[in-house]
Amino acid sequence: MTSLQGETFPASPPVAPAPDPLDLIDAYWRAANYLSVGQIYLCDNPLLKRPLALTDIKHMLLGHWGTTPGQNFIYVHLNRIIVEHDLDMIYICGPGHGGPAVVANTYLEGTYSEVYPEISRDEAGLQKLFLQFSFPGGIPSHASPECPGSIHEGGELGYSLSHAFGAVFDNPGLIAACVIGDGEAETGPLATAWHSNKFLDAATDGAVLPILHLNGYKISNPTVLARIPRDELEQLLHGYGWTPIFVEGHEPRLMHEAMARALDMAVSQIRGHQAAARRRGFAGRPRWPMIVLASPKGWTGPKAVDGSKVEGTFRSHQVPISDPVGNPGHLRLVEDWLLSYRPDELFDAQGRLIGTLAALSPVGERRMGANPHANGGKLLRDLVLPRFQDYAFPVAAPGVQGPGDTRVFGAFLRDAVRSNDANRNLRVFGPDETLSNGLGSVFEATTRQWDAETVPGDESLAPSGRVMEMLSEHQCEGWLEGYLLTGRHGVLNCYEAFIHIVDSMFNQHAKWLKVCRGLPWRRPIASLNILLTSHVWRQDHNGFTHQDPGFIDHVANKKAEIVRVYLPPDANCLLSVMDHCLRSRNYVNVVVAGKHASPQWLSMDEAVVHCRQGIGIWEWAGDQRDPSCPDVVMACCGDVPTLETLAAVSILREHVPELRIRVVNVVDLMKLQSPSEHPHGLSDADFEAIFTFGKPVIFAFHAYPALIHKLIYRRSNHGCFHVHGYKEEGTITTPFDMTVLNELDRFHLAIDAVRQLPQTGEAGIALIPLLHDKLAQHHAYIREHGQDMPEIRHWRWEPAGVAAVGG
Ligand SMILES: Cc1ncc(C[n+]2csc(CCOP(=O)(O)OP(=O)(O)O)c2C)c(N)n1
Ligand SMILES: [Mg+2]
Repeated sequence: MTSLQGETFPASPPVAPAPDPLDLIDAYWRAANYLSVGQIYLCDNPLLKRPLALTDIKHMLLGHWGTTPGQNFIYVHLNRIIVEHDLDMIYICGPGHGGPAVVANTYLEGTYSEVYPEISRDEAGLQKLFLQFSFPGGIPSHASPECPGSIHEGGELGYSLSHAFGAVFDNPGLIAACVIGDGEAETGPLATAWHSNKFLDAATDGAVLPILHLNGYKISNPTVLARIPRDELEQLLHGYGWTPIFVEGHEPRLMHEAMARALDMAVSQIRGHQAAARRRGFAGRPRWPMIVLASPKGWTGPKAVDGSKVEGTFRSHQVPISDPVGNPGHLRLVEDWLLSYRPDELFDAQGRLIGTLAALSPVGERRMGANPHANGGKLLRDLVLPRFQDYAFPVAAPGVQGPGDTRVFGAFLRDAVRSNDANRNLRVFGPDETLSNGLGSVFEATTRQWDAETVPGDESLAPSGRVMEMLSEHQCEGWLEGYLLTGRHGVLNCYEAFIHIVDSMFNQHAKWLKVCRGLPWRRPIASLNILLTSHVWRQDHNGFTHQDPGFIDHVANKKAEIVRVYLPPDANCLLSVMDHCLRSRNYVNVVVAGKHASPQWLSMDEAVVHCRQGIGIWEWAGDQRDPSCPDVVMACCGDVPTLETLAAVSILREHVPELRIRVVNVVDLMKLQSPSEHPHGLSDADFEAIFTFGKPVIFAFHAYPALIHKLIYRRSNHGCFHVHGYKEEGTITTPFDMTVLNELDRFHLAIDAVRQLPQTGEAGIALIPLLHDKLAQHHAYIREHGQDMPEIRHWRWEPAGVAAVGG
């Protein structure tokens, strides 16, 4: 362990006549602290040119002071090291509630005023800067998208380190300085993110410099890492593969010296590891440096308020002096606090940062607020994609058996990876399932990136590769988000049930995208593409724990302008959908597809048209006699529901031949919503043209039925829909039994259709017991044989006039 003890550091060198660089750094830090306190408290009198009055204080005092001085301290020291070594560096604000710090620093370096000219670098601008913070119509209190230089809002703690790694993959010149709260470090995602160093290639990737901000407290508790002996913390971080450099203390002068030394060491170690790997090739995983900054929470703030200690305690977390309006003593305390930074030494009479301090910050795109990596759309290059049509699965007639939809897509993905290899801007992420999800073809073109040890017999592992796999959905999602936010492309593939693990991360990314849409200076980034396979209907071998299609319910709550949900019924549709998703910008695309051998329905040309429309009447599957006037609509969405629907149609066709059936397939789920709710929504006229006005609709849906009812709630014919889907009935059983348990199978669908159609008369009345018999046979057969009945396993779609095979 390297420990740079602020308290015990040797005496500083004699002061030279020229300004001492560390004095300047201290002054810059004071300026950032002053601006931070100003943001939390002031609506006027930004330079304290007159005594602080109640009218200068905001009515609502919001914001987080505790983390802020530490982050200001880190930022100014990073500025120094950037200038000294001409570093390409971004700042990830893990405790994103330190918004005042990133706003203050991007203002001091000039970026803020360039992005928002009304927040000028003078007294008037300062007043606006203070007023807007946590104020109606202003900016949030976190490192939000509004803040230049941020790719990480940090409102929900835990993802900073994964984001930082995502940012530096394939950015060999970039260093992501990542501040991690000691509370944040208790979260699961952060705890696992330390392991990212086993997936970083020193030759082809950049570096992450974690700075664990050990200020000792969270909101109202101590932190675990601050209350274990230092040697235990050191061993923990060492065990995660890092070389921690401790900077500890509270005396500013000594701490500046210690931090400067620590950063010099860290940057020199980073450069050393990179130079070695780039000169001599991979020679094992480096032990990258990191910094542990142990400083008081609320450092430089009020020592005590109303008799309670504040600085260095959890009481400094938010607004430490909370009642300047009701308590004149508090007003004076705030004034004393602000004046303790000696603003008259820092800003001139016009409110501009004095020249010697302004000269400390990097210039141009070296400023962390202006670094183009933090506005990734600026660097985004279109993917070079092969023609997806060239990967078509041949469908001479509907119903031919395919090899598994994701397997067909896998070949396209393999070649997409190849075509973009030189640009190094496409990666595939997944928690250990790329092979199992049917995407194994990518390993013909690339490897999994793995910088830990290897042994003979390992497969598809190399220090650098396009596939990133670690058994942490948080980590994969976080890496991908960081990768996208810095202007690259990617796909996350995941078991459908376990994508719920990152429900909340998806929320945060969707929120980020929504806010960015309102910020013209934030350039569009590539969409977050989530490919869900190993889905609910084909987890029969894993059982109930693996059966959950609810992620799309969750996704559907988000802003329509952000989310897209696709359920391609076959491989050619999947190809068309994925090609579209990989070209799209600023969305979260969720695609649900199967990996098992399954029937294929559409030729590539048909698939392209179908996917472009997002929904369509499959005339070839329905009644050909008078397609314009059906008795019933059999609708389906998802690959298994499509299969069961077509099987139900063939049963009905055989037993109730006079029935006029229309088959509708939905690929783009959002087509069902009203256009007032979602830009993809069908007009009411088109919706009725497809689903009729008043005819029963038997809707077989991949996920929970309630979602369909929610989406079509405004449609006039809503009451005609009878939706079958997953009803939370799951277990280890046969694939077909999964559909039976949830009444999504062909027999239940056919029974429901007949029940809605009294006109089926005698034939209908006779059919229902027959189908119940079938269900009973099925029940008995699978218990005896452990597999589905031959007529289910071998069922094939046949066009009208030909009896379905197996049925
Ligand atoms: C996942 C998550 N859980 C809870 C919170 C509420 N919260 C906001 S700040 C905070 C304490 C953070 O402590 P730490 O990471 O040590 O930050 P700092 O001390 O630098 O403020 C908590 C629990 C949150 N923002 N995110
Ligand atoms: Mg803390």
